[in-house]
Amino acid sequence: MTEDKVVYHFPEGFLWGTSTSGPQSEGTELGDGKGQNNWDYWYSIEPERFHGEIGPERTSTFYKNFKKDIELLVETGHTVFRTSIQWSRLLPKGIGEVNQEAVTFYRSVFSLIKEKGIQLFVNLYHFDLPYALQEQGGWENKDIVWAYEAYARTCFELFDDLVDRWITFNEPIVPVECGYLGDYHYPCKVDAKAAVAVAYHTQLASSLAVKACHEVNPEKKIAIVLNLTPAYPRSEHPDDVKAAKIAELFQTKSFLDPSVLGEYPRDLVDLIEEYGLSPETSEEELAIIRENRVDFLGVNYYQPLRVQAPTKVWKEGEVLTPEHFFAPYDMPGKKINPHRGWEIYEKGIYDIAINIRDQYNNIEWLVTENGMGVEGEVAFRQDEVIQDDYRIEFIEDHLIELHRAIEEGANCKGYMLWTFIDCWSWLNAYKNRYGLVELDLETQERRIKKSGRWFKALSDANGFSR
Ligand code: BGP
Repeated sequence: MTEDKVVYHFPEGFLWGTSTSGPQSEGTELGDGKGQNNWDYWYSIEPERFHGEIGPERTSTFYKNFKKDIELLVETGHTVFRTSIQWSRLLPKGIGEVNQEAVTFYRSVFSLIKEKGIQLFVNLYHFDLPYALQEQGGWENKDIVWAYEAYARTCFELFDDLVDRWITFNEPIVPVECGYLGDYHYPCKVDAKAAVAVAYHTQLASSLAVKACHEVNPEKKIAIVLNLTPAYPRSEHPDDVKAAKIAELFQTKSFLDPSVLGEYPRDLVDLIEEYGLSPETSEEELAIIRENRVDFLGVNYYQPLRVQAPTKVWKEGEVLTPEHFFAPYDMPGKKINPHRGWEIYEKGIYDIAINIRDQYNNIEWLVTENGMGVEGEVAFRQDEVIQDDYRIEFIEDHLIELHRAIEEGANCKGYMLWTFIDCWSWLNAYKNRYGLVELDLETQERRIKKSGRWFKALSDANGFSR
């Protein structure tokens, strides 16, 4: 190490790993007993909405190749790994009968991960709803919270001995925004009142899962994973600042506050009331939310949220959308990942950390997703290996900001990259590659990228110098 390099050493026991999800990695195999979920159904009716018409059955074949993949976790230095159980795999109809094939599969996967000495975080819901429940109104129908509670309890009872930590939902605001406000995810509705109901039911379900988890095992820690970012206003003009405040209420505080503090922000409650969007709540439900807070948080961070005052003015009778409250702001001169089109703003991770420290009781948290998607990544292959120096630089830049926050007292206990192997990603299918490991779509061959070797060194050294 040369004199002028700075060493970024992380606290003892800091965890290094990656995240994936069941629907994006497992794939389906004949006879596996998996039921249809909202993605399978949507693909069956509108395949053209999926990049390259590649659907959810053709994900990175983890169902078949998990032994090989778990070896790769070891080779790339994982001390922690997050995946999710597919509700529709375990309970094909969403409620009732348990698919024994699924129990065998998940127990084999989880046992092997534990054998390798890797901490296992398991998420219960990553945008994947059993289609049988979607047909009954999905998250718009309040009955679903009890179906989810029963599913969560089944998972705790079947797998708690193998799981280090549980997670209730991944980025719950995404299905709200994409499914009920933006026509990006099934059921492709644009209905603000339904969106608010979906968000409320999801929060209630999450709180019920926290309760069930602690009832099954009072020692076990459970979190929610949120895509957090402070909303940065275009300027200090009061209209921009107001827009940023509302964006933050909708996008982050709507789940962060009830999950960590046990209650909704007053401003949010007032705002949705003003527009006649309030969901039906009861004192008993609000008490469930108040009394069942998460033990820790997972934070996904890719890009900042930059907003400005809205340009659209809402008129009674019109369809209400987020654009009536805030408009996206495309900041000139921003640093950008040209291979994905997303802004890169490393300091966002520091701001999130300080916000959690100061406004959320410095609750324990981990980065559960951060990463760099690259379209056409094969262009960077040399001597059989993807030379993804840009990814290494991206991770280091974010880790420097994270390190700074930890030195200032942030309670962050680990960093998980999205993701360990190139995987299928919803509407984008395999367009954007994120993995430490390359997946050859033709042969299903797995090849560790340069970043995968580098990640092992990072984990072994518990830091890096630059
Ligand atoms: C996150 C999701 C992941 C993954 C990632 C990359 O929001 O939690 O499931 O999809 O985004 O997304 P994309 O492939 O669209 O770049």
